[in-house]
Amino acid sequence: MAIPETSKIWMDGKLVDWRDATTHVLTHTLHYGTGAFEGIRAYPTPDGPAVFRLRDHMTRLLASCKILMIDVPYTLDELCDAAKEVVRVNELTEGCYIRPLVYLGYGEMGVNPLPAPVNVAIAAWPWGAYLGDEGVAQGVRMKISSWVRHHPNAMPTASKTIGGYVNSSLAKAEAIKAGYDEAIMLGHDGRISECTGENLFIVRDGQLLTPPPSEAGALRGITQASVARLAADLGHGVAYETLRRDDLYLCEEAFLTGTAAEVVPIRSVDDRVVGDGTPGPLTRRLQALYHRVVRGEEPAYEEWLDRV
Ligand code: PPE
Repeated sequence: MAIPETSKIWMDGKLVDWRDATTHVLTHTLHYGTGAFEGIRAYPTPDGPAVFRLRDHMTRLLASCKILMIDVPYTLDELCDAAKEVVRVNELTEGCYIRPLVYLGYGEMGVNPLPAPVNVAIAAWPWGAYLGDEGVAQGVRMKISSWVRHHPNAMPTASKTIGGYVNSSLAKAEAIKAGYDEAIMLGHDGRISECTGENLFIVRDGQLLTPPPSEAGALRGITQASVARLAADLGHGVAYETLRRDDLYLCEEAFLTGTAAEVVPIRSVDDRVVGDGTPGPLTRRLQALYHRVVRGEEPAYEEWLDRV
């Protein structure tokens, strides 16, 4: 997806022009993939633009870096303030996607990451429906990938590690080439893990189920947790349960969740139609409620919004 240019990017404490936000070709992360990122969305609300669960995302960024033994030279508050500054200075009042990136910079070569300098950048731009407007409205077609999600002892799955996304890219490309919208990855033990950039939920025998992130070797999704809370508040408890591919073939409803994707219905899995092939009633309710919550239209969830 082509990125619409905005005006400024925050780099190591300074706002630089979009076009000048570049790095040397001998940047350590470019060679070895050590580093971490986040994906955050801001939305227009009746009281001005607000970032959704900003602190939770920046907390996860610091956790990702802790796993990688990267010392981030900014505090949680500084990172949150910087993200809001980027939204403000670029006048992104209609909402945007925010991409913080921690990477190892220029000056050291060789696999040892410990001596490399640590750089931090935060960019923001307007980003539409990640899986397309049609996907949001009608649902997406999913394929179970031939690529297995990382074993947690090979790549820490709780960290949004830059290099870890090669696994997601392989699965995504395979799914697209085969004519599907998105891939579902199984873990090393054959359990359902997650999608290339989303977690997933199903409704099976009337029960809302999602894989437990740690056991599934999946990212602990902030949208997954938000939707679980919304479902509970609607009177639908969520069970964190191991799922197998059969569960996906036989479920009545299915949807995926992620910051970029938001809440997107799943229309079919490996060409087995989910339900009657249209988004199910609970999927629709949760999708609509999430849409209102992030836009500040549901006062009960104000604590999740950080006005810029
Ligand atoms: N699993 C993976 C592998 C993942 O990358 C994401 C976010 C999620 C689950 C959902 O997590 P959360 O956003 O906290 O609900 N993927 C980000 C990157 C997308 C991209 O293409 O880049 C995102 O949604 O921002």
